[in-house]
Amino acid sequence: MLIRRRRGWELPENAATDEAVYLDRRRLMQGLAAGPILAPALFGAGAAWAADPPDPSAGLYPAKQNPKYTLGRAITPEKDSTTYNNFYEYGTDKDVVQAAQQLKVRPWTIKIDGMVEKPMTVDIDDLLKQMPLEERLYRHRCVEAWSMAVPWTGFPLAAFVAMAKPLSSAKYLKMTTFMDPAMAPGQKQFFYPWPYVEGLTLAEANNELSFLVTGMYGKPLPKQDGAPLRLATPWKYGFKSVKSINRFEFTDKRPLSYWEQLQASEYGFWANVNPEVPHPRWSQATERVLGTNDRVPTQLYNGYGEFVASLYDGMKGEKLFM
Ligand SMILES: Nc1nc2c(c(=O)[nH]1)N[C@H]1C(S)=C(S)[C@@H](COP(=O)(O)O)O[C@H]1N2
Ligand SMILES: [Mo]
Repeated sequence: MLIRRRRGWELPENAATDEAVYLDRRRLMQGLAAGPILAPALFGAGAAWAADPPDPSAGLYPAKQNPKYTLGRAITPEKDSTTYNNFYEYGTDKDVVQAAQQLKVRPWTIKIDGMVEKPMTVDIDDLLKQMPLEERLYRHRCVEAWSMAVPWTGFPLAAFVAMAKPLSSAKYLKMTTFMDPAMAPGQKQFFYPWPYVEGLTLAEANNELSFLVTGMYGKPLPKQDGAPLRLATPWKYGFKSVKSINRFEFTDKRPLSYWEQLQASEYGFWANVNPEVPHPRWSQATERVLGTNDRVPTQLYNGYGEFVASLYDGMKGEKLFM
């Protein structure tokens, strides 16, 4: 795990270091190494798990594409975007497909609580029937300086917020990934602040771009991509797009996200994409496109400024790009 693997695209001096490599090294330096650095065996390579029943939502795909959101580049081949993942619950390298098959996506219930008219629990398949499913082509820019372009299927987060009926005093939406170390061995690594949490302001959540994803490439979402429900906020770095969500909490306090808890100086609440604001350890000026491995310029707000820039008017005091 501590071996620094150099990829072809990395420049020796100013390359992005994977968060996991950096954090493991830091943990050792800080004498926090009481917990074992996870051996690959712990992730259940070769472990047996029960075959899944047929997906009850399969008939909902493919959904009609919304032509409003265009990519300006090629769609990433499915075999590339679905085999190069960040899902720390299943390992800190990108190769989590096999381990992630342990994730059980049915039954799946979603809790809606906090500052709402009436807290409730909804079953994923009931939710899918109520929500307006559509396909959207979105770019995705990871803070590690790789990117992809994906046909997601899902529904606007704003539709979900409307269904949840937040109180007028609610200012933020906190979204949490399931917590079950027996099903997600990475969650046994106590150094990480499980469960994975992310948050948006309600204005961001209600922005038309904020999208709750349930499928990709015209099919239900693969487990490694965050089935059965994950977020897509394409103007923000990828770590904001929390996977396998089972709780939405409305609150008046800014949620402290997983990455912010780990390393607040490098991963903040806003995390809007900006090529001119480098990560403390690497440049954000360009990105490696999954599939072709081309290096292309990164755009402000990942090219979505027309939709989202006004959200941040008058917020000059905030660290909007980290
Ligand atoms: N629960 C959870 N959500 C997560 C992550 C994670 O490790 N755990 N990684 C994030 C990061 S850094 C990115 S870039 C995207 C990756 O999504 P993908 O694997 O579908 O490309 O998921 C985000 N959501
Ligand atoms: Mo990421």
